[in-house]
Amino acid sequence: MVARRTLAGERISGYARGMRNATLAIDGMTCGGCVMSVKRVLERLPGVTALQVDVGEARLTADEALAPEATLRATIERAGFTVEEIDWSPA
Ligand SMILES: [Cu+2]
Repeated sequence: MVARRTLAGERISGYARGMRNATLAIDGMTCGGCVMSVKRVLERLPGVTALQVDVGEARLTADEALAPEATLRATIERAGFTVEEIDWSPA
């Protein structure tokens, strides 16, 4: 059994079933402040791990049950940015 913790602190047991890598193209980010804003809201999201945010882009691993595409989009849009595209790949 593998146990891992997401950035928001909850424990995930078992192999990483349902974990997917996502690259998000984000519109409206212009500087380091935007990077911090996006990073902060995504870090708080249950089911999100391995987060890396740059201007215009976020890469993360998401539990598809806890952090589906609609949740990722809504979270980022609530912070004032627009998700242009999400590319998924197996984790
Ligand atoms: Cu900015």
